[in-house]
Amino acid sequence: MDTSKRFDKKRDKCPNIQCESNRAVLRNECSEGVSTAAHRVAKRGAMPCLFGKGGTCCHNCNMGPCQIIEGVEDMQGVCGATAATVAARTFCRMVAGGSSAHMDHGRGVVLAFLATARGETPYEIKDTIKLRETALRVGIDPAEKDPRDLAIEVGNKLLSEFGQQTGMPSFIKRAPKARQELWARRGVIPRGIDREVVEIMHRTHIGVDQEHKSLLSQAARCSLADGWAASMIATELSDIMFGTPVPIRSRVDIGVLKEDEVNITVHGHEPVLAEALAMAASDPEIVKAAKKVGAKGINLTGVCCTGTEVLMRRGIPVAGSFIQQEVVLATGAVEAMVVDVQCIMQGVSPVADKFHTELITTSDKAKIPGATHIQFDDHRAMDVAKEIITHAIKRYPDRGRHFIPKFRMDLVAGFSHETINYLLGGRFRASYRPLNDNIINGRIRGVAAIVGCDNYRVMDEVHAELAKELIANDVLVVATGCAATGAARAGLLVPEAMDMAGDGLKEVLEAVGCPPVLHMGSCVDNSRILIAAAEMVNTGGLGNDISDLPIAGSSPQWMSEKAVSIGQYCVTSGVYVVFGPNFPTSGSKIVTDYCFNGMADLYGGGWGVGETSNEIASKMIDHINQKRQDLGLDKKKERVLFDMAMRRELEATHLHDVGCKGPGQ
Ligand code: SF4
Ligand code: MSK
Repeated sequence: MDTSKRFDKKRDKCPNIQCESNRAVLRNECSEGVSTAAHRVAKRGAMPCLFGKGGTCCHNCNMGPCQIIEGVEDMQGVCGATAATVAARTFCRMVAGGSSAHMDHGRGVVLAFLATARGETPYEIKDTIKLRETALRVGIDPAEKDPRDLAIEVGNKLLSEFGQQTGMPSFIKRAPKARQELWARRGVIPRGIDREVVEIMHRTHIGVDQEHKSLLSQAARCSLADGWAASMIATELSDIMFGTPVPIRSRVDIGVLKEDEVNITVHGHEPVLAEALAMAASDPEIVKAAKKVGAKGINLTGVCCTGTEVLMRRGIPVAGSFIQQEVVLATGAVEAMVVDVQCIMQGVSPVADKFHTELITTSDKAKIPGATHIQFDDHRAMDVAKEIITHAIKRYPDRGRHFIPKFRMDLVAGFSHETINYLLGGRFRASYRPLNDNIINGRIRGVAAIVGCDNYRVMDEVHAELAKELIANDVLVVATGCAATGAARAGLLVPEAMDMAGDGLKEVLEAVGCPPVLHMGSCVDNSRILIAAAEMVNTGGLGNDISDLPIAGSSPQWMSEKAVSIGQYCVTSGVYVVFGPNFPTSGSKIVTDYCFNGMADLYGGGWGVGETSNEIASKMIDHINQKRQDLGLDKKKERVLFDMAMRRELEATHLHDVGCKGPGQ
């Protein structure tokens, strides 16, 4: 992909900006002098290091670093490592990095859950039905137990799974039986959650595992400890504590910032602090303090997945995805950005510094030079939340020249597995039966997941374009994380967007009244997609295993190691996953071929790669068609070919409504 043409100084004040709201802010004089990731991409040059990009730069010991070229004898590692070994090791370490982020997140949620059950936090055990279901799943009899006592038992059991050395995490049993048997045959069932990360770090140390298939087998095992254990624990216990999401309307994009309120953005991944902030924001004392400085109130908005967590459960608007984090601050209209962990670019600090914005870190695992640190503690959650909001209120009178763009879009979020079950089947016969039946009768061709990050190295609004092409081909789309935010910005997460769907899918959506792209939550909530896939198998009629289903996944702008772990646990679970625009082992043909084809043979799901939304959609739809054919469902549903005219026709017709008018507009 030629990225050199992306920066046209004459045409654009700022380069490589994917979305209109980002362009509007960065072209406005209020953001003069602000440097964002887009600017840094342009300055660094178009192409990243090819060795690093292809996974063949090794710095695992001090005889290197070694840059390796596959098939060139003089370009092996000093230790003799081949490109296949190094690419597989690098891939493993990405999976370990991504998994460990979800594992630490999951552990934090369990600790907060236990403290809540003991009455030591301001949170509650909200979803007692889900608590009882979860108890049964982890082998605890919930009969006649007080919810708090039961929560302590469940929490302790799940906490023990992080450090256990043998056996398997409880939620592994939520996978279809055939899948569990396949994992057992392949030797990839995780033993304990943390153990699998440690083993990757050991295996990839110099002089340990040097066989790419063996290394990648451990990557598969570790990824399952993420998806079917740590992430699932985080999602399930967050639901029990904060409420299982139900459909909720809200808004997305930078225009959700308010002219006359104290703007606070929560950024990162963990829901616990954001929940406390949401509770504290409406505290009468806090509102009074805001009014005292001339603001009408507190406007809490989200960025990245912390934003998604509070969107899903509270309908709090999302100001931006990963690629918007610096730009949200470049409006000059944010009093405080409160961050927890993961995906927080260090670049937010100098941007905050240019304005009156206070950057507040809250986790001792994630400190940033230039930020104020206010340590979060579950036990003092409300006190900490109020202290943070008070800091923001104090900044409001200092707000200077600022610009809030008009862009904001409606969306409906909150599609947990339970909600989909209920929506499709109704309250008294909640079931995936109608979904399976509509796949069998061909109204719905299949289901696609669009997940993961957005990335400044990708110019186009790939998430939205990919989603449009899939739904036009009668593929129901589920989305999470920044991919969901990107699709939401394009207006695809409202029921009205069903007009863009193919006739069959539209007919089903009209009956149910839901959007063609279902927002299932944050990065850790990709576990909801695993549960939904398992439920489709259990419902019957679409084969015996996840790998039989006419489904596919994509992370078309992947950026983080978490995306690699998520992709790998989907592949290990039997799903075909297409990454874009590049694949992290491209420096080794041997390893890439193994990921694409070898893993497909082993797990029934494999990796793929595509540069454009069109290429990715083609691969996903071809896979879905093949699965339909294998199931004997193929009624020769022709693929709708997507050309430019069609793309234009399908542009979202919902007009962005006009937000506030800040100076400079
Ligand atoms: Fe080079 Fe081998 Fe050391 Fe890696 S482990 S840096 S390939 S010598
Ligand atoms: S925040 S991991 S950029 S989805 Fe979850 Fe977004 Fe990817 Fe971070």
